[in-house]
Amino acid sequence: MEVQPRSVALIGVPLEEGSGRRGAGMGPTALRIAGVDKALSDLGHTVVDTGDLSIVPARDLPNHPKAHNLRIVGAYTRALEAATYDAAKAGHFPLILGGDHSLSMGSVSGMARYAAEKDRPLFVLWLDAHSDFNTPETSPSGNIHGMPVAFFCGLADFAEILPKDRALVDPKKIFQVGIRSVDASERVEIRKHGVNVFDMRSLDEQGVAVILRQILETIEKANGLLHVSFDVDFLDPDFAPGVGTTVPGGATFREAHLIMEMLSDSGLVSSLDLVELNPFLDDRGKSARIMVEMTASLFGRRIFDRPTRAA
Ligand code: NNH
Ligand code: MN
Ligand code: MN
Ligand code: MN
Repeated sequence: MEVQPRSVALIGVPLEEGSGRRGAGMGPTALRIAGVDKALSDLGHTVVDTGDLSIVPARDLPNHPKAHNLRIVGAYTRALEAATYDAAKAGHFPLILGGDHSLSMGSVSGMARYAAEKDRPLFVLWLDAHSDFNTPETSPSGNIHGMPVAFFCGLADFAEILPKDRALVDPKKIFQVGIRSVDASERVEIRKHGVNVFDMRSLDEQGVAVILRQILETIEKANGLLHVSFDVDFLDPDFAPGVGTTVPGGATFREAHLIMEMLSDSGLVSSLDLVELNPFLDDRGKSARIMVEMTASLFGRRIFDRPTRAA
């Protein structure tokens, strides 16, 4: 199968204030040094690097006691919502280089606006150790990177970061894979709203291929767009240590790689976040290089082609 050439817009988001520590702000630089641009152009894609977003803290937002650095995260959310929407609208594939996971409040909301305009449903594949479904009320940490999913579903009650009447994501169109760290009240909310969770146990019991095939069939049938949000801590910290919140027992290199290849084969992916890379905690750039490797596979790099499955 030939690689479909795409025009990819790189959007750097040097945001770390949504996490509890410093370092993820250097993520976009590390991903560039690891060669994300060349990996894609070598595959025949056109790459436009739009540089890093720069913001000034949003003074109309409050200093929220249970959502740390809301003025900074809120300003990035607004800027990235617009940048992602604009890139998609102009025919590019938005590839967001993070930055901590709070940035998905912006990228996913931008894609939700784009999908709504196209009259197509937006699905989200959340590859993460965490479900990031907290709200300021339920969060044990107050770190906004644990809240983006609730936010883009319209369930996290912040001050008005984006318009209240914006396009939202249906929790039932979210697939979370690799989950192994969930807070008590998060678990209740996930069940209540019908988020589809494939935790590590289901990965072990069913295998990633079965799970992915099921997810991709659902999206294909619905003629949906698919946003993929890839948190470094989805991967096992033994081989991807460059992340602030390591959780043992993560996806193996081979599992993650297979997911990327199946996503690539499906042709359904419309946008991608690479998040939570913390170069300060990395081991000689190895996690950055793995994230680039995964991205290349999602964009069509193959060992050998596979025949397309019969329709
Ligand atoms: N659930 C915790 C919180 O809300 C941790 C979230 N941390 C992450 N998420 N790294 O991916 O604070
Ligand atoms: Mn996350
Ligand atoms: Mn995580
Ligand atoms: Mn590969």
